[in-house]
Amino acid sequence: MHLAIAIASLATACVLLFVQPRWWLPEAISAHARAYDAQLHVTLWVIGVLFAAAQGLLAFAVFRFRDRGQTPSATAGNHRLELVWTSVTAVAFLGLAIAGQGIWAAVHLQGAPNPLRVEVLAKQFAWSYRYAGPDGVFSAVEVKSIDDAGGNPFGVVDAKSDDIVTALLHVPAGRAVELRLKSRDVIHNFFVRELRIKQDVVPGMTIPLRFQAEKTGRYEIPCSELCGLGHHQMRSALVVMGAGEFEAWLREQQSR
Ligand SMILES: [Cu+2]
Repeated sequence: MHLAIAIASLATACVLLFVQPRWWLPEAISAHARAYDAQLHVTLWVIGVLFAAAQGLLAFAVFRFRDRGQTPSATAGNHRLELVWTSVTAVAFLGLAIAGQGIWAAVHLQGAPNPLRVEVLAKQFAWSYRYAGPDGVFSAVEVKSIDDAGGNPFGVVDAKSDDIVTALLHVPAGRAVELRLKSRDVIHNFFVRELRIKQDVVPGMTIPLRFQAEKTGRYEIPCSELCGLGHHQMRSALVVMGAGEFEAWLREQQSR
């Protein structure tokens, strides 16, 4: 009896945690983020209904068949029931995976025409961003030119290069952005909650990541892979600006 009440109360508390609006996801600032949230809602509803039904049945069975001094009876399994719930689970999980894969693929596999390209460099314990500058071409880099103290974390060879290197990621709202993520030492992770994108940055690899932010503002970029003693201070920000404001910012960077 008590166990049945405990199961029912715990299940209800879990469901209420998801239904309440207070502790929920931060604002979504891109079409991808909204598609992702919509998919998450579908998943939560499907799983939530199954969860509530399963816990309700469990509480009911515990209550209905509780020990009242009767002789225990044995059952020998039910093939049809097992077949049904295994199939229902398989269809639910595969269906949700297939429905969600398009959202994932859009970010990782499909390029947009004429994106703003930005190189992202992760190292213990900072983020750096590189823009191609007025000529639209990224200058050559080499390991021996890397000079963190001199403001050259990428190792740009040509001292007169017009490339722009910054500590914050500035992008215009409403334009496709294509990041190329690189790490100089260990695995880091590029994460922007409001874009619902999260990607490991792996040394030795150049990993593309695409997004299009629609709302201006400043959003945190915390490194989300434990990468060493200074991991907690490895944070940067995504600054989404209006198109005109971004052009002005770019010109200001170029004149430095
Ligand atoms: Cu890190």
